This record gives sequence, structure tokens and C-alpha cells, in this order.
Amino acid sequence: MKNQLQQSVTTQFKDKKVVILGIGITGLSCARFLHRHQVTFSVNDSRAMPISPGDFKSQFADNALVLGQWDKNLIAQADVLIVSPGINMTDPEIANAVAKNCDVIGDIELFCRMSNTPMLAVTGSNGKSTVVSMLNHVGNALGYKVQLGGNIGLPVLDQVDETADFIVLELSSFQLETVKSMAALSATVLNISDDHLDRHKTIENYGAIKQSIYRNVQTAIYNRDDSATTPSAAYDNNSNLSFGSDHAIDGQFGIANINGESQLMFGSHALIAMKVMPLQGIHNALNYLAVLALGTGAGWNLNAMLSALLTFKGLAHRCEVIESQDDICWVNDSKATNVGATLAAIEGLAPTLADNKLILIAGGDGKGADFTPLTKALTEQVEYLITLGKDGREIASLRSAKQQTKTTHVNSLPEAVKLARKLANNGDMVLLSPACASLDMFANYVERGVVFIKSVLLHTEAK
Ligand code: UMA
Ligand code: ADP
Repeated sequence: MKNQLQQSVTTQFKDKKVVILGIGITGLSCARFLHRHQVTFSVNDSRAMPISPGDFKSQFADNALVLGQWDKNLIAQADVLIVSPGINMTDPEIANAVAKNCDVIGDIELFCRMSNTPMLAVTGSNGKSTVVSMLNHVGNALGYKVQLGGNIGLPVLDQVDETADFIVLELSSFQLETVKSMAALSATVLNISDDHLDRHKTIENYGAIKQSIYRNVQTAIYNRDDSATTPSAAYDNNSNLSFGSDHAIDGQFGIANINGESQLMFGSHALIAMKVMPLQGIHNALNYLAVLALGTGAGWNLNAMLSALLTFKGLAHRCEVIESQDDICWVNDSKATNVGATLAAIEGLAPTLADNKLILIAGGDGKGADFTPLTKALTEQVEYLITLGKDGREIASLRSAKQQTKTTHVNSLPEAVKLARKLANNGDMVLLSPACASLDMFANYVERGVVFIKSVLLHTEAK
């Protein structure tokens, strides 16, 4: 196996000038992979100090590193450019330099060209990390050797292991832009809502990039609730499976209310009651169904998957209930970096509150998204809105004139928590679900979530 991989790498890069663009976690994994297989490369990163040149030299002694600007000559001479997902290749500074016959790929494309491991691939605006983590958990519980990689933060070239039974890949739109040779066993677009429009410009373009996950797939899995996920004519596969919140026809996954209980269904067959599942909310019911459909496409046993899902506890920063010392339900949904995720949180959680109120903390960097799909939820289900960050005021403006007395813009997250603590009574819920990226105020969504948790614990202890 090892020799086969080495041969394939050697053939791929023989006599080629290889340039890696970006030396973040993807670029580093590419450099490690090429170095392991004795391929010489150069690295170019437009930032001044993404890595210390000393560290780079100690790991990759014979390879060149250019920092601080795009090196147009280096880029122009490349036969193969391996591009990090965060780099926008339509940026004229790079686009104008790339040679016509240059092979522009990313780490995922490289992996697809090298590996024969059966692949389960997941994209979508929301739920990717939750679904791939569930799949990983379920596959391992079924006794398979499963690897997890991609946008979840585990660069796929660090995961190459030809002895694995399956690889589960989380793919972002940025990563899919440079994928050409993927042929997954099963693949899904979970849902599509505005995200990353600062880079992809239109929702149509963004949707088309997401759809490319269906290219050459054996079983395409789509969400009946979201027509943008249905494979387009360009990807009319032989085999499709679907999931949705409606009654499913035979052979498809759905949800039904049976004797007052919401059940996950396979056709007319009730699989399990949602109330016994660890993760609640309609969005998580859909996530469970997506996992069952993806696993079915890979030949996994349905009953065994259901048992395994009962022991998956959920990920931090996604509708995570904080264990506070008071009787207020504080929910950290810092990973809600777009409108769709915040909508799912409000619509999933508000109905659980009966007469208690929902206080929402939202705002940050909206990445060019249209916030208006939030209007109904913000006016009908949110009692008090606290906003912050670059685009917080735009979200606040969606509330009615009358509701502006129950809408406050603050300067920091600790200040938002302090105000929420003052406003909340026992039984109420305070939800941090920003509908925005965190980068205007924090290093990332994890830091934002941690600051929220710390502030909550500080204020609830002080009470
Ligand atoms: N860089 C430049 N010039 C630029 C932009 C970036 O030189 O104009 C350089 C930076 O200086 C840095 C490197 O490129 O050295 C960073 O590359 P990158 O932004 O692609 O980030 P990585 O560290 O390689 O992480 C990427 C994903 N990041 C992005 O897509 C922005 C990670 O997803 C992913 O976990 C990782 O690869 C492994 O696959 C993060 C993310 O925010 C979590 N993803 C977006 C999302 O989930 O919404 C798509
Ligand atoms: P992603 O990896 O796509 O960003 P995550 O699983 O990390 O997805 O969840 C991101 C946000 O989306 C969280 O706020 C989470 O509660 C919410 N979410 C999870 N699943 C769904 C879904 N199916 N539809 C809408 N929102 C969802």
C-alpha cells in the first residue's frame, strides 16, 4: 500500500514545479505530505510572519519560503499550485499570475487523487461538523476503522491511512472550489443559506460550488426541505436518498408525529422517538436523518447506527447548555456564524420555553449576508435582543419600532452577559447565537464561546 502511494505521488509530481500557497494548517499539512514523499516544493504566503522562517527551515530544509507578498514570478512558473482554502483565487493579484496550463488544486483534490479509501463527504451551510462527528462516532461504534478530516480542523493529508475502512470528510465551499476528482461513496449538501458571500458573491454561485460534492458520487443525499440541495441536472446520479421533516415515501428518511410523539422515520417505519435522542431541535433531527442516510449509502446497518447515535453527546459551542449556578438557561451557540444557524437555534429552542422569555445576544461580522430571513423570529420569538459587533446594529434594525425599547447595542460580550443577567428571571433562556463570524472582536468562534461561558459563570456566581 505504502509503495503504491509513493509511486502515485512520484508520478503526480515528476519534474513538476510545485508551489504551496498559504502556510496555515492546510499549507503545513501539504508541506509535510510532500516532504514525506521526497517532493521538492516552494511556499508563498502573503502575510509577513505566518510561520517563523527558522521553524520552516528546520522542518523543510531544502524548500523555499517566500513571505510578505505574493511572488508573481514563483506563481507564474508553477506547474502545480496547491492552494489553501482561505485564499481567494479570483484575487487579480494571483489570478493574473497563474499560468494557463497550471494545475490549480487544494489539499482535498490531492488526497482524492492519491487515496482509494471509501469516502463519505458532507457539505452545507450548517451542521457539517455535527454530522461528520456523528458519522465518525457511529462508524467507529460499528467496528469500522474510520478517519475524520477536512474543514473540521483536521487537514486531510495528515490523515492519509490506506488501512482505514472509510474516511469522513467535512468540506467547505472554499475547499470544494478546487476539487475535481472526488468520487465519494455517499455525499450530501445538508442545507444552503447565505454564507461567505463576501467571497462567492451570489447565493447561486455559492450553491453551485456546494453541489459539486455530488460529482461522481455513488449515492447523493439531499434535504427535501431545501430544494437547493437537490442534485442539479449536472449531477443526475443513478442513486439518490433524501431526508426531510415531512412524511417520507418508502426508502427515504423523514419525521412523523405518531401518538403525539415526533419520530424519526424510514418510509412508514418508525425508527426512534426524538425525545430520547441526546440532541434536540428540528435541525438536529435532520442531522440524525442525514447521518442515517449517509451511513445507509455506505452499507452501514440501520439499527446499529440508531443505537450508536444514542451515545453521541454533541459538540461544544453548538447550542451548548452552560452549567451555571442560577436557574437561567444559558446557551452557547457561538458556532452560529450565519443566519441559517441562528434561525435554527431560535426556532428549535423558543418553543421549549412555554411562558418564559428568550433573550438573544447576536452580532459580529455578517460576511455580507442578508439578515432579513431573521425578521420573523426576531420579532415573534425573541423578547429582548442584545446586539454587538460590526453588524449588530443592522440585526437590531429588523425589530419593530415598538420593540426597540427591548433592543440594546453593547460594546462587548461581557457587557451583553451583564445586561442579560439583569433582564432574565428564573426559567428564562439567554442564547448567544450571533448569526455572524467573530473575527471583528475575537480570534475565532471558540474564543467568543469561551468568553461567553466565563462571563456567564462570573455573573451567575456573583448573584
Ligand atoms: N493567506 C495568505 N493570503 C491570503 C489569505 C490567507 O497568505 O489572502 C495565508 C495566511 O497567512 C495563512 C494561510 O493562508 O498562513 C491560512 O490558510 P487558510 O485561511 O486556508 O487556513 P488554514 O489554516 O489552512 O485552515 C483551513 C480552513 N480555513 C479556512 O477555510 C479559512 C479551516 O477551516 C480548516 O479547518 C483547515 O483548513 C483544515 O481543512 C476554518 C474555517 O473557518 C475552521 N472554515 C470556514 C468555515 O467553516 O466557515 C470555511
Ligand atoms: P458547520 O460545521 O456547518 O458550521 P456545526 O455543526 O458546527 O456546522 O454547527 C454550526 C451551527 O449551526 C451551530 O450553531 C449549530 O447549532 C447549527 N446547526 C447545526 N445543524 C444545523 C442544521 N441542520 N441546520 C441549521 N443549523 C444547524
